[in-house]
Parts: sequence; C-alpha cells; structure tokens
Amino acid sequence: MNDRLTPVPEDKFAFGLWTIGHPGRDPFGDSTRPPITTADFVRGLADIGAWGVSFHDDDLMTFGAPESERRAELDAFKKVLDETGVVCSMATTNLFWHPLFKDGAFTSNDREVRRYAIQKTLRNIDVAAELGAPTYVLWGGREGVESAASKNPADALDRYKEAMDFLCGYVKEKKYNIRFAMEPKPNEPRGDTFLPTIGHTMAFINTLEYPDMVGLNPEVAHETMAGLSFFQGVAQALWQEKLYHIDLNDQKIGRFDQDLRFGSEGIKDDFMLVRLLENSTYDGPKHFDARPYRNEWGNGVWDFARGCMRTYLALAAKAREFDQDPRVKDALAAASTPELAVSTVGAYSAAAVDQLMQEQFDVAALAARGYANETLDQLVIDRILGI
Ligand SMILES: [Mn+2]
Repeated sequence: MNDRLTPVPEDKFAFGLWTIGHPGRDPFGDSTRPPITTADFVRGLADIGAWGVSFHDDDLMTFGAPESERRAELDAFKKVLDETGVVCSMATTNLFWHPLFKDGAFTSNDREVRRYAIQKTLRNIDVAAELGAPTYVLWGGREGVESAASKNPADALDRYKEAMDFLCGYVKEKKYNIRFAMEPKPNEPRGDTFLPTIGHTMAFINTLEYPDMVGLNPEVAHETMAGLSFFQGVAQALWQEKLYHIDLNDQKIGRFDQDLRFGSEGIKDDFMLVRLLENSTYDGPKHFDARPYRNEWGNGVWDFARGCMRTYLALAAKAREFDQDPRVKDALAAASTPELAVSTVGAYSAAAVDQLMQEQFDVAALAARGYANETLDQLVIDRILGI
C-alpha cells in the first residue's frame, strides 16, 4: 500500500470543538482530564493536518455571558482560524445541556421553551454566517419522551416542522449561504427520540416548506445503536441527494452512544462506508464526532485524532486497491453485480407489458444458479487484512 497515511487539508477532515478536548465526563463519573482551550484546539488541528472545525454555540461563547464577552470569545476564535488556515466547516446549537431543555427544545410542551430554542438557534445562525460555515447541523438530543403519554407525536412533529420552516425562512431572508443537516438518533439522552433514524428523517424533510435547504448529517454510532446498517442508510441518503454532512466515529451494536475513534470497531462496515464515500459525489467534510477513551491523557487525545484520519486514509487506499483488483472484477461479474444497473422493464407501456407477458422463464435454471458471494466477500476480508 503506497498511498500516504498522513492527512492534508485537501482531505477535508474536520473535528468538533467538543470532541478531542472532551474531558471524559460521563453519566457515572466526572472529568478525567483538563479541557483544551479553543485556541490550542484549533492550533492542534492545524498541526495534525486537519482542515475544519465545528462548534456548538456554547462550546465557543459562554452561555449567559454578557454580549461583549461572547463577542470577545468569537473574535478570538476568528483570529486563530485566520492564523492557522483552519476552516469553520459546520455550526450547531446546544439545545440539550441546559436544564430548561429537559422536556425538549423545538418540541418542548412549554411554548416559551420552544420560542427560546428557536431564538437561541437564530442567534447562532448569525454566528455561523459570520464564520462562513456552509452547514448548520440540528441534532434533536432532547426532542423526545420517556413517557409516551406526555406528548401527542403529531403535535410534536408539527412543532418540529414549524421550527425548521421558520429557520429556513430566516436563512432565505438573510440570504445566508447555509444549508441545514438534521442528525437522527434513536434514543439517549431521551428514552425515545423523534426522527430516530435516517429513514424517518428523510421522510420528514419531504414535508418541509423548503426541502432543498434541509438534508442529513447521519452518524455511524447513532444508526448502529439502532441495529441498522450505516452503509445502507448513507447509500440511500446519497441516492436521494440528502447527504449534506457526515459524522464519523465508531460504535458497538446494542450499546449506549460510544463515539469511539473512527475505524476502531466495525472495520468491515467502515471499509464499505469509506469506499462508498470515495466513489460518490460527496465533497463535504469528513467530520469526526468522536472522543478519546476516558482513560486517555495528555498527547494521547491527539493520538486519537490522528488515528481517526489515518484509518480513513488507509481504508480509502484499500478501497482503491479493491476496485482495481482483477479478481474483484471477476467476482463482481460472477455475482451479476453489474447487471443490477441494467433496467428491468423500462417505463410502463402496453407494448412492454405484451413483451413481458410473452417471455418464457427457465425457473428451475434461475433457482439453480449461485451468486458466488462467498468469494467476493472473502476478497473484501483479504483486502482489509492485507493478505
Ligand atoms: Mn453527531
């Protein structure tokens, strides 16, 4: 494998302010390491060859602080971006941390909370526009229930749509060059979350007033928690031209949200995902929403960040080798993989029906054929293992 494993900005790798610097707090234990300052974080990203940085409003500007203090924090961020050449690739709102969001944000039963959530988001959209972030992510962490009796789901979805339509109207009015990317998650922190999967969210987007302004930010861990194939979900999002952003990390199936280093768990799924992205038209950030192991310390957190990018580049190189391997081409032919790209019956017409109905099928022969998927899949495994 001759391809480089050291990232460069052209690879468009990005990290959130809350990721590498995550202090290791979890529901059962306090921080295990000191936080990294915003300036050190951005300089660290530049040092390791990352391209972009993303933020929640509250990561960057102190919640509830006077406007002058928030402006100073924002200006300091802009200065370090200028110094380092790191790009602000995405912005999002923290609508989950403060206790006031305990019943939801856009879908809280309390109308005041809902109005405050939209106001908080509009404020940070202005910041995103000032920083030139082209994508605004919405993860509805608190949009859900523990008690199903507590919310009429149709009302909650009406309010969710109302909020999204309002945000789109604002961006249109302001002529900001921003698109929204919604991030599904099945549960955690709520017992059940509205818009739990890629599929639910794509269907919801179709109901919006400006569906072209809203796409997806799917996350490896979130679909995997739900027991779904992230690869298949992302593939459909690409097919529907809804992949506006992506959150890469890793996750064991059936667990709490682990946000592990990309490529550290589902290596075969990750190989297929990287091959899919590399062979697609997606040219947005490869954004890591992950965090170092809680027992990591000091420079170890940067080893975590380098690992995310190194594994992505390695899998991209493996994917290229796989696609160029003549044995793979033979195995794909044996599996009739290219034949799936051939139209089945074409557009409906009476003539096409006549032709179809006259056709004789050798049912026994069709049942007796094999698809040689064992050979093909072993080539995937051999390529990953480097044998
Ligand atoms: Mn995420």
